[in-house]
Amino acid sequence: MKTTTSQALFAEAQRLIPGGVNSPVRACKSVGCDPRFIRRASGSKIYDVDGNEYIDFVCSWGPMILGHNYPAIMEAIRQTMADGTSFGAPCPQEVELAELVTGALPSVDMVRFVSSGTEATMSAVRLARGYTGRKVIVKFDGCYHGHADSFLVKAGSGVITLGIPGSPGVPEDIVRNTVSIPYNNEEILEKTLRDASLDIACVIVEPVAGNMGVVPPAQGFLAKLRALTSELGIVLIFDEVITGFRVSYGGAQQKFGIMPDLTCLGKIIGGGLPVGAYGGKREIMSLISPVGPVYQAGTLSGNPLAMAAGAATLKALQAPGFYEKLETKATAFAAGLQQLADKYLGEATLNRQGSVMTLFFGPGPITDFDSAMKADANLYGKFYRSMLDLGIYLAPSQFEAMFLSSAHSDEDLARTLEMTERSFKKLQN
Ligand code: KE4
Repeated sequence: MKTTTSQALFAEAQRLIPGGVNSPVRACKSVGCDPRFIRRASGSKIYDVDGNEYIDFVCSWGPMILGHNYPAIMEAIRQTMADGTSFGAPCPQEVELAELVTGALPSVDMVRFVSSGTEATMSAVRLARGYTGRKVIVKFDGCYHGHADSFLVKAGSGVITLGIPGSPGVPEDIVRNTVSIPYNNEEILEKTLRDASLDIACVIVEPVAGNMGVVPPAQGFLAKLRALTSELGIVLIFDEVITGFRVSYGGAQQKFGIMPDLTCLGKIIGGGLPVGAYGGKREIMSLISPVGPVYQAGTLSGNPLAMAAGAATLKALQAPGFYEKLETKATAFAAGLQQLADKYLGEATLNRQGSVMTLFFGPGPITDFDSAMKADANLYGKFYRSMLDLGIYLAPSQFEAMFLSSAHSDEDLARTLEMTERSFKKLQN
């Protein structure tokens, strides 16, 4: 595959931008190759600057559930753009997206839009602390909630991928107020939440973990979490930045029937443009400025283009049978992947929740950070590089997720399984 233009761009980019990328995991360090620079995308495909075509399973890390360049989304952006790009004032598109989000998520009475998932989670945690007057937050090992200081404790995503324990620059007196415990461990959860010495404001959880690779919640785990936080007056925050409008139109809270106090969103609700959101019970959200004293603000929050793209996305997701069709596609694909893994790989574990999945190159069951860490990241790197050169674009980390979209055709998925088999055979040599 010709990659000279990508290589030249990467050399220049590294001179100007740390690591040549604007988000660490894109640097492909953990999979042992240089990144391809992408020029355009359409449907299930992306095209790099050297003209190579790939079937895309990163989907911009989740937003592109309808595929790239989805006509109704592009038209909504075009129409909105004709009237301007940003006003720094309320606009009708914000109200439309707020109606769609609150209409979709059973626990969300009110919502505030921001420009990233990190802004959403950091604001939700500040709100939980303001609402309870307490300061400790509880998170789970391997879960990632963006890069705000409080979250960079045993975090997932790029923090695992790059093997960094947390991050320099996060003061001890911040880290002290973050307790991270194992995911899917009810015993440690109960012991921690009942520890009277901890002044716990909130628990923040990915209801389906996607940042240590995909790890679904164990049976009863979310219900236990809900029961304990309700009993102890602790705010339960569902970080649905990945799962929101992904695992169902009502997110994981609808899928599992567990109602959090606050929900964080991102990715899909922006339709590919920068959007995050946090929302929940009116009683709690009413503490947010300018109604209440908990401050949060943002220059481009509620940007009309991003709101229009998000609204067009959610409307398209309301199509009858959308999630059922995606589930059928994902189930068939996962079965094919499992069959190949059983045939060619000594140890492999496929974890899936709907259209988001991870093939771990290691022993199962994989139910938490420690078991996920047993996966062979080097072997995954070899697989990644082989698939990339065969035109299949996977997440450049063993500890990320693979996303399917409604744009992935049966032919795309059949070809992907064919290239997977070819790559597995290469791994055996
Ligand atoms: P952003 O600030 O990156 O928009 O969202 C942070 C975030 C919050 N919560 C969850 C559950 C998330 O998965 C994320 C971001 N996800 C990563 C990929 N796992 C984004 C990709 C990247 O960091 O480049």
